[in-house]
Amino acid sequence: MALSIHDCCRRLKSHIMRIDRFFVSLLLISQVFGVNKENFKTCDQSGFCKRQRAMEPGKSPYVVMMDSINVKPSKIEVQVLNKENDVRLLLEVFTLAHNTARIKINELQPLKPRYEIPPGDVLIEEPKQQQMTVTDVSNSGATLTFENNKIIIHTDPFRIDFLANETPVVVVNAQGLLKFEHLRTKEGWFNKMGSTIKSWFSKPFRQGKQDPVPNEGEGESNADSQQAGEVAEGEKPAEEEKKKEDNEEPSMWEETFKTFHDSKPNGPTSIGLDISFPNFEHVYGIPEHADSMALKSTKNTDPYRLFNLDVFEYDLYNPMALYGSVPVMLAHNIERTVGIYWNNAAETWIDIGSNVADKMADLVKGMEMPQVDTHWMSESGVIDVFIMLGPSVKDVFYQYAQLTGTTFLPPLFAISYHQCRWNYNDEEDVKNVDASFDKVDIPLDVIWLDIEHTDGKRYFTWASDKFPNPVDMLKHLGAKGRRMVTIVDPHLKRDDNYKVYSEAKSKDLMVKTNNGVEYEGWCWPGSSSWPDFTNPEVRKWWTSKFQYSEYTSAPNLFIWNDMNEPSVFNGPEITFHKDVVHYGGWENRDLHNLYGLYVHQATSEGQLLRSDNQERPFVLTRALFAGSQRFGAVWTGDNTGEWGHLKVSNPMLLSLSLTGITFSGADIGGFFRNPEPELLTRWYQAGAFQPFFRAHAHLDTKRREPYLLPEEHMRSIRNSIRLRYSYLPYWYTLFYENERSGTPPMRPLWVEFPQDTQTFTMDDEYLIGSDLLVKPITEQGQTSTSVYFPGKGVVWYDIENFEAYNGDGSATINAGLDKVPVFQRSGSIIPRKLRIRRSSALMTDDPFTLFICLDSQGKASGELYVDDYHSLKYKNGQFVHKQFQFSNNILSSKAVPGSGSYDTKEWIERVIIVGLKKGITKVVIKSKDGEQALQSGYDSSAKIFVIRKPSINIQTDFIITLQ
Ligand code: NBV
Repeated sequence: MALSIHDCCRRLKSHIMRIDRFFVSLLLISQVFGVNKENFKTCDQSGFCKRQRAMEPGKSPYVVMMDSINVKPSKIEVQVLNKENDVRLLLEVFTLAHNTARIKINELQPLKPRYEIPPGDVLIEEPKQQQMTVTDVSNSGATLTFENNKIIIHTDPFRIDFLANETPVVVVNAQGLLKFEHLRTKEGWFNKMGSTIKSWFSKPFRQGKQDPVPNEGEGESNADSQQAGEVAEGEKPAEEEKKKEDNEEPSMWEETFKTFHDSKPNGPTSIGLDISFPNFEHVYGIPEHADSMALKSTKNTDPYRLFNLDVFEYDLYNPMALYGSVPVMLAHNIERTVGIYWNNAAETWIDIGSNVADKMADLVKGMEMPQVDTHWMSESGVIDVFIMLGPSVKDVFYQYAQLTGTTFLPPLFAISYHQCRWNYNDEEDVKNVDASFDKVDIPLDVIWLDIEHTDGKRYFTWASDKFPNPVDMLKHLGAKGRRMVTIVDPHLKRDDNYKVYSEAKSKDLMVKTNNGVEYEGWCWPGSSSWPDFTNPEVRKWWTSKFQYSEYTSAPNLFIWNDMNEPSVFNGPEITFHKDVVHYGGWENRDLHNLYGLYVHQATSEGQLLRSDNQERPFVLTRALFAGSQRFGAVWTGDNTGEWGHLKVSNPMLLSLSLTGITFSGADIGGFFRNPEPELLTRWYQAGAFQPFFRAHAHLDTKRREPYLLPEEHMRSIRNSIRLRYSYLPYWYTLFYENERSGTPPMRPLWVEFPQDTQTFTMDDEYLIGSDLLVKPITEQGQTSTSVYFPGKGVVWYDIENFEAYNGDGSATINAGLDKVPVFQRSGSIIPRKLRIRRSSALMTDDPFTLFICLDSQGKASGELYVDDYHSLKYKNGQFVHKQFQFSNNILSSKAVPGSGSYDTKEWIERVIIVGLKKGITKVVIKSKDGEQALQSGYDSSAKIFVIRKPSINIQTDFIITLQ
């Protein structure tokens, strides 16, 4: 029977839809059984990781060619020779402002440029340089100094020591694991192999321009007349075949994982280097992993992997890659903190081992010291490492902030409570959720809509049957100061009738296959393509999609970027093929870990454009890289409603916080499965004291909004959400501090107590700012917990009943279902708002209560930052920043130097003092408005002294005297 074209098309379409459903079902089935490890590579299955990891310590073939040294004011350039294959590298050592150094190693003459992340994309700009003094240059090396630091370059074998105040703190290539796979032609290697191997390959190698490479031995004799990086005149291009090659193997030129073929047109390109931290026992960072905060030895496991991937129901306490990659590591001991940033966006693996620093013996004669050895291995790019020399951890936060920027101050609603679910079905459903929160008196700032709100997973559209009047719905929420967030994923349904897709296609904006055609893969909408966000023009185009003329919405609608690793259901490891081609001809292999950052950036910039740069954006992202903090918030992806996942959320968020990603959270309740009410309650209590506070749940889970829970659990959850709202002024002030200094709001204890070794591995309790200690309950059935209180001489006050606990010891705290163990530090002043309303916006003009906990000398201090809570006007000085001091029974409030001005209605309605000796009979307030006696008194049951109604506007400086 002959088929008409129309029939053919229909049949084809129905086949495609079936395949589509097949992939989606496969995916959903895989979720039922938890993570499928088979989907993801081990180090052994990744050719470059295997080759790099096989390097043996102590046999470095690299030597520094001192006669090629070129000294500049803040940079040294010198060649490094691999004695085994005669390939020359160029080493650059930079000294930078803010106690930071940088080393770069690239091939002296690569066959073609190797990928480097464009300055401005992750690094906010080319880092400022700092002059160095070169004190010593000889055949055995060179020494240079800057600030109080010394950098010693050793020649044979190549090694670099970084000393801070004469103490060795970082050593590069101490183990001799530097391995730089130089670019080479396939023919060179190919000709050496027999005809059998030849038949493995069918595709001819690209016709690349071959730059001259020095012949064996030539470089050394010619180098003294040369500046590093230049080729001597008369130097003969070497024949590639003549060069001694490394142990070559077929997997260098193509690789297969499961059924996925990687064409590897450039052959082996990986780089590896070891970095040791003498005198340190603990290293931290390199998120994202579902693991402890203090990183573990990888002696018996795979290395920690950084490769942005969509991992369903991830397993806990292992080094597998997750959605984000931040190649930043901190090392801390009682004397100092140092950090490194590995500026490379390719797939990266990191081994961690501990050692005794015997290799450092010449530096620390006669002393045996511990040492952490790390080994960094990336698939391509160049070696580019920043060494942040502290000495304090807050210095390292600042130094890193100078490189990649900080989280901008979030609008207040963004740090309030968010209610999400896959999915709120329609406008009725949304209205119902909105009203139900009000009924039980639980504040709520944002309702979220997942993929089902769209017209067939076409982002920037609405399913018109379910959401016929989105603007009215937004207006309804806006009346209570509430916002909405909708999801916008980066995959575009390949449907010519879908405007966003057809526009991107016609403008040729998509990621390409290695054959130059539009890359196609499977995701929620079925057959999809991905805009190439690595291209600045594509990002610019994307920003235009958030204009009200393009997307039916309103100013109280914000965005959520999911699946931006990117997730490709039928791709290798559920992501792009490594050989897909991006802007500039770079492969995904070179920059994979950056794709999600660029999506996040373009979305955030789209919101800025929408408001004509007046309003702060809010965008949540799942995939991330170093620098993602500049574009908004991050969450830890698809966790599970199990106790272990609640527990691991703390170390995961601490690791992100330590590496600049300070606005982060985990799905409250767990994304998969149905948490029992007790677990959900405990999760809310933890989440109320984590930076980003959002409940979320999978499509297949039972509804679990707080108002649906049994009364007892609902009440506890209500308390914790209300507690969060009462502390919003403190959080907001901390985020302001974070924008300026890089210090994260959520901190490990050792950030504030750097000499307390007990805290170095502690990740089940943490600090918010310097003054709130939090120990969330993360075990089933637990009704009490042992809390460690840091700081000799410090007293910690239970925020609920002002019970006092002495620092430098532990105590058992009763923690029934209603209790969140949180303690305020003596010596601190924390501003709170105690009139809790339906949303944070409705609390804008409400008054503050100052909670003052005195130290043993009767002193305390604190800060408060206030602005309009949503716009960018604070950048132009429209804010109030106050410093509170209490000492000698006088409380003063003064503008912090450099503070701007902002006309707020906020005022102080109460001051509560904990730890005040009895005997106060009179309290007087003085300000520019005059002098006035205030009502006050002891509340002996609560052990506090209360000053009522100072009724002073927060902008006004004042003094309150207690007599
Ligand atoms: O868009 C649906 C979900 C989303 O709810 C979740 O938060 C993301 O992490 N999304 C992943 C895609 C499918 C997950 C199975």
